[in-house]
Amino acid sequence: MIVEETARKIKNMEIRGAGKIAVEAVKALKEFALHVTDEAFDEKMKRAADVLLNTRPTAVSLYNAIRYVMGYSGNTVEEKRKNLVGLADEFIENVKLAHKKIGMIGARRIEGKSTVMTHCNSKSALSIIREAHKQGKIERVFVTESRPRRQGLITLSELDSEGIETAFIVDSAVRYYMRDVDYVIVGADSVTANGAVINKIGTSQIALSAHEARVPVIVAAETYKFSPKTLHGERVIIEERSPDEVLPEEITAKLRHCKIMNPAFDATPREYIDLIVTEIGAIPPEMAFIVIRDYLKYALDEFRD
Ligand code: RI2
Repeated sequence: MIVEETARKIKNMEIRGAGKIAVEAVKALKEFALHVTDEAFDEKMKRAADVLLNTRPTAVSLYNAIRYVMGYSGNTVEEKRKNLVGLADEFIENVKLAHKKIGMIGARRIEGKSTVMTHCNSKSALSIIREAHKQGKIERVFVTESRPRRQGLITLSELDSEGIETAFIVDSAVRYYMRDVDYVIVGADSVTANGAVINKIGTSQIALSAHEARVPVIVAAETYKFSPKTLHGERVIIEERSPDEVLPEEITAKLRHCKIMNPAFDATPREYIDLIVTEIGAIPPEMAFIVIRDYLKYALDEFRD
């Protein structure tokens, strides 16, 4: 029940944000494990993991988190459950720590009184902005609307309630205002082995615009956002969401020759990214391979045979 319920909420985006979906999936697996008492523990856990994995295809954090917890071991059901619960708690604790560290490391890169632009609603990106603001380094934050689901409104109200000055703009106004921006700070749903960043649709246009205006692009991404699958040649699947997120049915119903496209993410090549701030340090995108090799061994295992 808890697994299906969490899966449903992740799918319909009641639970959203690459880090948050990973944490909530881990919590659901832990809760479920506490109630599995029979010998079919492995089988039932595997089924539950698959239900959660089949919710959103792009954010690799979900995959990595599930792999982490499903790496449990033990000889008896009791031992396995105990081990799984320990791994789940460890993962959740690491996520909290990662956000804190990313904030501290990222804020050091911000100089003077700066104007920042952010896109969508990323906990990790906001961690940097909050810490920099605490240190008196933030003048103002440009917040993009982030159509179609308008997650920019969440960012806007969060920053506003914390007393941070904002400017709210529609996505198409990004280039117009880029000349007023000192840093672009965004989150990530996946970072590929070659250092490309997959994030909310529109991120690559912002990065391109920033590149043109020589504005540094900082990506805030915990190590569990790096994709071991890409090291093995897989391409990141870009989630295509329902057309009714873009246009209401009363409009689309009248259109006979139009297909509404609604990709949720896009890929920004590493050439347009200055820095990826992770909990283990601020690294150039070229170092993505090393992060995957050294910090995601547990998620790489599946590809060994
Ligand atoms: P944190 C979000 O995806 C956005 O693309 C955001 O940049 C990214 O997850 C990372 O978010 P969605 O769930 O993990 O809104 O940094 O589609 O919070």
